[in-house]
Amino acid sequence: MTTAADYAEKIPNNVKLQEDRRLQRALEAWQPNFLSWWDTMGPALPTRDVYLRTAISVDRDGWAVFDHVPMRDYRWGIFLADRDPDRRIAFGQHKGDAAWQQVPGEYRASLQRLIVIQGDTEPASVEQQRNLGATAPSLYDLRNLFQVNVEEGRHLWAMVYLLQAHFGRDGREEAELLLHRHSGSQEAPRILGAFNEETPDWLSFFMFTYFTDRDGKYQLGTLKESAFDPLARTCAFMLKEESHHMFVGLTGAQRVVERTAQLMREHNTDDVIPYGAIPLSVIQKYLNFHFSVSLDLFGGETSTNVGNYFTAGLKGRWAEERRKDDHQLTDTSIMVDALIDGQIGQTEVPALLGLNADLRREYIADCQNGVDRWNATLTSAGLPHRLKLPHVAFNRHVGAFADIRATPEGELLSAAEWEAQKYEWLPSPVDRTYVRSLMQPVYERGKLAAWIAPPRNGINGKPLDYEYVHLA
Ligand code: BYC
Ligand code: FE
Ligand code: FE
Repeated sequence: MTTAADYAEKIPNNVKLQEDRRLQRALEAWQPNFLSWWDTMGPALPTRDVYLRTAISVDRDGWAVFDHVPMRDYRWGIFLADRDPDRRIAFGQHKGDAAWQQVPGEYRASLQRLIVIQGDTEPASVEQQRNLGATAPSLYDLRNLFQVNVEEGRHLWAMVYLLQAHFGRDGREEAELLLHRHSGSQEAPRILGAFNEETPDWLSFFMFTYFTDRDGKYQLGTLKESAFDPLARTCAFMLKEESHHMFVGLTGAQRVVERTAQLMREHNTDDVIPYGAIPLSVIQKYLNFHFSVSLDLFGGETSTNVGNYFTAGLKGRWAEERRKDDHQLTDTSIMVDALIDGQIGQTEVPALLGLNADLRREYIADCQNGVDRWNATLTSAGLPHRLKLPHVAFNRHVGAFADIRATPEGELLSAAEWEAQKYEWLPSPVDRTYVRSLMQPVYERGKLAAWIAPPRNGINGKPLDYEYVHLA
């Protein structure tokens, strides 16, 4: 597929961009900046083309086509889920009113802030994953990495469209800043903590796409409920793409566990290092790290910000419409994790203040499903070992447990005890160096690195030895 030369399709879209010349010009002015960001901060490995899925419509079936495409020609576009002309606001003080097609003046600052935070994470993850192409365990995995990268690039477009279409000059400035901040930068870092961490190896990548992209799923799920209809519609479509990212994490980590389990059985040992695989204990540490860092993305257990967003109708709850309550929560309370007299416990707070904790609870339950799948792999290998999610108080830097230290079991530790033991639970420099030493590229068709099992299926019905990526 080639990029359409057609002027109206320079930016593929289903928002009738050609009818709004001002907006079209603004986006076309931003486009070259995006492309130069992609060239300098996007995937570093030179490729000729990649077998990519491209969104071409938002229809239930056939919303995407698969083809070999030069990544730079990926049709980054603007796709909103179809509009429901009768859509009503489902929660908060405006519950029952018609959804907004424009931004109400009083909520402009808050909405802009939410959109900027969401938008900031998308290019951040591409930056974090920039060098992974150099060490992919197979062409299949390499293709999946690039698929995730181009879609995160498209998610940036989705937020930039909202900023430029609805937030005037401020929005245009924010759109530029989204390309100016960089993951891990000293002067202009990305906004949220997890997006300034490194993703230096493929085990980190799988854990990131499993745990951190899943925060994306839950945050997008709350914004999909927004009274601001264009935001709701754009998030609804982004969520469809998101499931692939989590699939990459779920199956990637599962394949690492599978390979390790196989060698443990074969050699009757926990020490798979001599066989070039990743010990379960190291996998557990990576899991601990990425889960705890992702929990920080939910903000504080009690937050007036989130209560205000909910009341205003800007950000709903997960599955808002399926909840059986008044959707206003003015006289409800919930239990949230808290530090009580220095001990890990729970406290009752007004429901509106506890909405970050409510969302996090849904998220944690979902995270457990993947861990169960990984454990099923251990079970079928006949091993008694199990992976598990660490306690919510473990390794936290945001919220109630930011100032204490706790073990993965949730036992309090002094700062000195933590320092002495933290590498029993988090990847140590030695662990990281070992994992990195395994990261040697395998670019031969159908071949696979020794530390990971093959995937069950190829992509879009293609065989495993298909040439998913043509290197330059
Ligand atoms: N790092 O009131 P609080 C994705 C700030 S991932 C740094 O508890 P609030 C993706 C907070 O901003 C989804 N700062 O927070 C995944 C506030 O600042 P101010 C991303 C943090 O506002 C993978 C202060 O601390 N989308 O899409 O209730 C690949 C007090 O906090 C952090 C969103 O997050 C942190 N971790 O909740 C690609 C949705 N946490 O007001 C993509 C939009 C909190 O004191 N964001 N702070 O200056 C939000 O809804 C909310 O801003 C948050 C925080 C959930 C992030
Ligand atoms: Fe995304
Ligand atoms: Fe994602």
